[in-house]
Amino acid sequence: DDADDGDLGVALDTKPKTKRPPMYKVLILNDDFTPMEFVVHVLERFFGLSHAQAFELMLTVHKKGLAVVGVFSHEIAETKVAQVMDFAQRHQHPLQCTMEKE
Ligand code: NFA
Repeated sequence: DDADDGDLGVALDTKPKTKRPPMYKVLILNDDFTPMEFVVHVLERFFGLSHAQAFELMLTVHKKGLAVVGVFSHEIAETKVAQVMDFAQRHQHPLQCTMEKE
């Protein structure tokens, strides 16, 4: 609700603000070694993309160096990053996944 003046009679009211939680971009970074098909698989498996969407986004990362693959709450973004980093490490690929505040 509105901030008030502590009954000092000073006009400090502000407009009602509905707070939305901060959102976080999850990014995939290009590298020279991770196979294209592995990145496509990651995008399908962890981000729910169709094969065609995943292939297109993988190519964007490959050509531009990075891309936003989704925007999530802090907790969901952290989980996605951890899942991708763990999956890449287990397959011995240097794929990098990070998050940043929107
Ligand atoms: N650049 C990688 C290759 O040519 C493919 C890749 C795409 C890696 C997107 C990481 C992210 N094999």
